[in-house]
Amino acid sequence: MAGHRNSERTEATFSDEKVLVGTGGEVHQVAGGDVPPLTTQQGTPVSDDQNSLRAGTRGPTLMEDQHFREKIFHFDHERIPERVVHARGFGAHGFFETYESLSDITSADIFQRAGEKTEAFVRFSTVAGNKGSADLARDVRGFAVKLYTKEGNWDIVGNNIPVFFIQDAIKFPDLIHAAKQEPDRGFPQAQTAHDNFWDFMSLMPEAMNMVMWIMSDRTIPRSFRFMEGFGVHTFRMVNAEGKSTFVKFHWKPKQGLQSVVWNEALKLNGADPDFHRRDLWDAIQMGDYPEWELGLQLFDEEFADNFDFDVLDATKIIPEEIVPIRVVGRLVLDRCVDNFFAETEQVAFMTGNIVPGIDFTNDPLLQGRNFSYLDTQLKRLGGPNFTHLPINAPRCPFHHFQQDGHMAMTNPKGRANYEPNSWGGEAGGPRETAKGLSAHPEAIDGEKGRVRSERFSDHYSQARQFYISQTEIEQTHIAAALTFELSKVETPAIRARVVSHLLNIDEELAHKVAKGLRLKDMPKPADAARPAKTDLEASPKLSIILNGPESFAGRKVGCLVTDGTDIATVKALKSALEAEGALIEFVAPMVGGVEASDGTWIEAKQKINGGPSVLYDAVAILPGADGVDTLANEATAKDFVNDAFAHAKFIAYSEPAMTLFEKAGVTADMDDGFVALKTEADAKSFVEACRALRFWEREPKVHAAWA
Ligand code: HDE
Repeated sequence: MAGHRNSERTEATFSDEKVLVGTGGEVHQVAGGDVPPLTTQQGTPVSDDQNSLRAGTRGPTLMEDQHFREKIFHFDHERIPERVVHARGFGAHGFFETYESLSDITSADIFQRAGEKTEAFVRFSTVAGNKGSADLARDVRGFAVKLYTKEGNWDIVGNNIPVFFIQDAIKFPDLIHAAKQEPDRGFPQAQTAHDNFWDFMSLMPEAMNMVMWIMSDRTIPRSFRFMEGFGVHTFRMVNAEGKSTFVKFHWKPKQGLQSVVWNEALKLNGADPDFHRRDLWDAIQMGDYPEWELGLQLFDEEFADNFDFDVLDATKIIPEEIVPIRVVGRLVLDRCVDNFFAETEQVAFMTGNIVPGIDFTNDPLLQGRNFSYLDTQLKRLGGPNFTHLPINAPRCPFHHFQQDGHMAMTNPKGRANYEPNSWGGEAGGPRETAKGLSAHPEAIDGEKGRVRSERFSDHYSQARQFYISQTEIEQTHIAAALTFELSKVETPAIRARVVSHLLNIDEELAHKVAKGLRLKDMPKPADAARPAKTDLEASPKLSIILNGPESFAGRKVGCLVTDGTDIATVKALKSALEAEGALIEFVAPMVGGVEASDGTWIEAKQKINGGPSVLYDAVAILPGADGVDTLANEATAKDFVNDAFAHAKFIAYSEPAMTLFEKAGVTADMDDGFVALKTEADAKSFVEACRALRFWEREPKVHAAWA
């Protein structure tokens, strides 16, 4: 007997669209009207996408079923190798706008005209985790920017931390091997809290400045929108006369800096492993476009020669207090990708992508990167024509004689595929131009050898400077992070070796960590190639807390509601938040929502167990007098309050919340981080308080045991 055929289907309706329901229960949309017919890759219309071609209802599938074969073949080849580092990432489109002409400093076309807009694509990432790892891993964030300028693509492939672990690219494979999963067991994933990582760190004193940065809250940003970006290396800008100026690139978020706390990060990874990508996606979809300003630190050879550290050493910064930042433009992200794979996954950043007017320096890390990035694209994208992919193709005209290869899509027309040639005019193809990329004619003279400059040998001074530039709260976080990570290290000798380096950075920090680890014997300070300078001044620009937004714009309050929630309080809070440019999200016992005091229906965004307080910057506990009883017996509601309290969040509340507070073991008079919402003015004061982002005064009380 014949199997299910189209003719046996009956018509039904689903979501207002015409559908066919087969006797097997499957639902199909029929082509017609605005719906295009389903086809194979060859364009052949498909009549049945539910059943493979069989010999009889229970017989084998036939080899001639080319539609099935094509579909499965393609599926089997959907994956490309993930990036060996920065595998997990999220991208968005936008533009760069030039504020002023920099023609005195660089001939780069992008910096010639004030008000000029250049298309941009940015990909943020974590470094160590695989593609499917969680967003809140303690890790450096990649901040890679592709600028589609009129003179070619310029990539600034940076991070959210201005220094790096190593001084020479030859150590990069070792660094990454040590950081990623251990090779025998294949774990831990997306974390540095394991023996191999700290073993390597403790044997690489040059990493100590970066160790301070990664143990700070910089590695647990609240969102991509609230972090800085850095080009890290020293580059050159060269003007039309050939004059070169050294430059370091900075991206400053207009939204201000913000991070989460570590316990929150741990919980966020469970509650929403996509927290960062969802945040960026939501902000852009809502029209709240994140912005960064491009800042330049410009300096000359004389400064470079006299600065305490070598400007070619990527483990060092130049404090902004010494070379101030000149803001020259802004980057706005205003469009999400249409397709994650086509754009975010296939985008190929390369440090080698520079444009006339920008040049490299001899930073050994940058030199190694210039080699690596082209190489990695071949592996990932499968051939030399990855620049033909729309996300990687320049937006300006391009003409060259490179041809053929896998998937070639834009082979040049015409007879000439070499030059010089004697085919005149158009037939002869493109020719070199005096305006093209030219290397700065730096005089180089040296003996060949596997050597490193003596000026690279101070490993502790800037680590110390970073530490002393932090607020007390941030210093505590660094000590707590080191204690956490080293407590996961199983080999006591490695723990002690790390402490021996900390002794060269800050004795008090070393003692705090040693105490946190219950280290029985304090090690001797590690041998230092050069002792740490103790006279470097603190650089307040290195603190996150001191560089907050002083605004709650772009942040989100989680508002716990039940039936009977007072509508006037909700309205006052909502309008105070809207006036600030902040968001409110309702969390309720059931996602369908609640009936407020006056019968208004409030739709919930989250059911309480899917909307823990870690998802929010501050919380409002506004249950109804009756509804609160159910909440008070609900473990997730108690966690909501407890976590908000422990993570130093501001907590707004209405009178009925007291019942829940009591069950959760907190009282509203504990500190000024609690704000009672009785009047409209209270809602405004709550939002004003939230501008500090966290009520840090509470933290030492709730986490006294951290360090
Ligand atoms: Fe990378 N890095 N890197 N890196 N890196 C890659 O290129 C490499 C370094 C950075 O969103 C790879 O396309 C070497 C510093 C970002 O697609 C690879 C060295 C900084 C991204 C590579 C470094 C970065 C990468 C892997 C030591 C900050 C993601 C996939 C010399 C300034 C870009 C890829 C994206 C990606 C090599 C060090 C930033 C293998 C050899 C320092 C943001 O080519």
